This record gives sequence, C-alpha cells and structure tokens, in this order.
Amino acid sequence: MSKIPDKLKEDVLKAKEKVERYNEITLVHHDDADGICSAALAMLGLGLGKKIRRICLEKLFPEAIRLIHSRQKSNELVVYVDLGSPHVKAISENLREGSVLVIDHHDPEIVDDERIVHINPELYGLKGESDASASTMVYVTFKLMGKNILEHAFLAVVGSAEIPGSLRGLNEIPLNDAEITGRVRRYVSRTSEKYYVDFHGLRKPHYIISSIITTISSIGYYKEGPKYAIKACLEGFTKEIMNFYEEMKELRKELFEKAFGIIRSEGLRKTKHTQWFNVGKLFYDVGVKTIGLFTSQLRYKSIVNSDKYILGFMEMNPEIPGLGRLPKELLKVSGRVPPLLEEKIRAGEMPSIADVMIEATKHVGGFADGHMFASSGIIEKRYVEKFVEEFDRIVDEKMGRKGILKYFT
Ligand SMILES: [Mn+2]
Repeated sequence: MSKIPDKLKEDVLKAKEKVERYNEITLVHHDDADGICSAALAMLGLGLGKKIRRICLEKLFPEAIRLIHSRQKSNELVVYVDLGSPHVKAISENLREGSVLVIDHHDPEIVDDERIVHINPELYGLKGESDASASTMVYVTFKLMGKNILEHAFLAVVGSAEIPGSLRGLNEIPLNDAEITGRVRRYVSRTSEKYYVDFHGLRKPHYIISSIITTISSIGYYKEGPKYAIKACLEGFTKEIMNFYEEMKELRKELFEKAFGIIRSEGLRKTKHTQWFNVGKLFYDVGVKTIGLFTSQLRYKSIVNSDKYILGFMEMNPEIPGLGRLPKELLKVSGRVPPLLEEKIRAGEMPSIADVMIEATKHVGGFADGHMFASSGIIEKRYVEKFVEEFDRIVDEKMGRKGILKYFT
C-alpha cells in the first residue's frame, strides 16, 4: 500500500482552505474517462449543493485559459482536473481575481504563485503515467479533506483504466477502498490483474466501463456527451444514456466509413517521410479524439506505406461548449506510425513522432504533445502544407544528427 507523501497532505490543507473560502466554482475537466471520473469525483467532493459551472475541454487551448480567467470573479475558484499541470505558467499569467486549484497527473510546470494550489504526483516524486491517474488524485485529495466519498472510490478505479498494467502506487488507495465497499473485485492471475467494477449495477472490467464513458463523452462532445457521461458516473447507465451511447457508436461507424471512402478514392498524399490526408469538415460535429481513433485504425490498412509517418487532419469546430468560440480556423492533426516504422523508432533508427510533431507545430505557431508512436497537435488551417514540409525537414534533420552521432559514439 502506497504511503501518502507529506507534501501532498500539506497541499490538500491549502486546497481545503481554498474550497471553503470560495462559494462559486468553475470546474474545468478533460473529455476522456479519466477526466469525466475526475469531474464527477470533484463534484461529489465539492458538494453537489454548491454552485458549480462545468467546462469540458478536449485540449487546454491557450485561448481557453484566457477566456476562463478573463471572466473569473473575486469569489470564484477555478478547479482544473486531468488537465492544467503542463500549463500552470499560462494560468498564473492570466489569473486576475480569485484562485485556482489544479489536480492533474500530466507532466507539470512549476510556478510560484500563492493563488494556485497544484496537486500532481510528479511533485511528490511519483510518476503520473503509472502511480496515479487524475481521478485517483481527485479521490485522494477529497478523501484527505475528510469528505465522504468512499462509496465512489470505484470511479477512480474506472478513471485509472488509462494507466497500463496493474494498479499500483496511489492508484491502490481508491482500489482498496472500492474493494472494501464491494464495488470492485480484483482478480489476480499469474500474469495480470483484472478489476471488475459494479458500476451502479452494471458489472464489467474497469477498461470496458472506461471505454463506454469515453465514447459517450468524446464522440458526443458537441451533443452534451460530457454531461451524460458525468450523469452516468453519478447515477449509472440509464436507458436514456445507453441509447445515447448506441447512437454515438453508430455515428462513429458511419463517419469512419465515409472517411475510408475518401481515402480509398483520393489516396493518401505522400511526401518523403509522410503520408497524409485531411477529412475536412467530416468530423466537425464530433470531438477531435475521433481523428486519432481513425488514424490509429489506418495503421493496419494495405493502402498505407509501411515506412512513412501517417498524419491525419480534421477541421475543428471552434465552438467550445459552455465557454465560447476560439478565434481561428484550426486543424487537429493526429500522427501515428505503421508497425514497421514503430520498430525503427523503437530501435532508434527513426525519430519519435512526438519529438518531430512538437517541433513542426511550433514552426507554424501551433502546439502538440504525445509519445514515441502517437501524437496530436493543433495548427491553423492555412498552415497545413507548411506544417507537412516542416515535418519532413525535421525528420531529415533528426536522422542526419543521428547519422553523425553514429561516428562519434
Ligand atoms: Mn488522465
């Protein structure tokens, strides 16, 4: 059982003081299952009676940070869950009145600002990608505050499904609590552990519940999907919500068929190191996660060249539900790699797709994140060709550097 770090206890005391001092709350959360479960747990911890305005974001756009804090009142606390840590500097710069609580597990920036309480496993010497999901951090925070959320520990187990392998570190705290309340059963075999969750009566492994929640929330992003997903966390999958889930699955299937149709008839556009396509406004009314899911599926198709990075673009609906409109015409880009290229990246013969994409987006005023084999970013629509050119150039540059290094090491 993981010990609770002293620094975390100190930060929770600071958070408690903020939560008690402010009577208006804006809760900003991510749109995947971890973000949804974090939001549901935060609502329970803050008190369902409290006035809470909720904003679900697919990405924490700089413009969104500006909008959120330009409207913040002096009696208002903005709580970020499952996002915010990588952007605390921007949050601090935009913060004018009121305070902020960030509870996240993504790689944090560090900022010295009394108005911001920042809770993140990485700040306590733990790992955000394995020791704690955001929902675990939210659960532990409110548990330490003395809030009665034991009965909802299972939500943190569902949120933790994004962490690969067995639940370890701080994730074991909600896991053990959920076992005590009988909402989760752990099955241990020689090779793995499985967690069966009693999700308001529906008994399924935690990753299945997690994927249902993500589909509802992200495919349904512009259709109040996040609201339904949080409602499901608090009340279960009612018939109404299950119908919505079926509709979203059907919608995704239709859109994917249409997108494959476009690619089959038009082919992929090829450059030295990339193969790319743009579905235009086809995914305009579903969440931007859709292009990532679609591009992932494309990796195994015969139309794909096994040596080139795959880049999928979609036009993004600039309206953020509950917040406002982003000022520019933006594209979401998802980068994936075919299996053979993945081997080359693993062997260090080709550069990590995230490394290339982070640099390439910067050159056109956008931003990106990700890891060796998958990444995503946002750029302005007018820069798509330039971005692909930059991508090619940066791959060459990184390969060249590696080429030279070979002789010296
Ligand atoms: Mn997360």
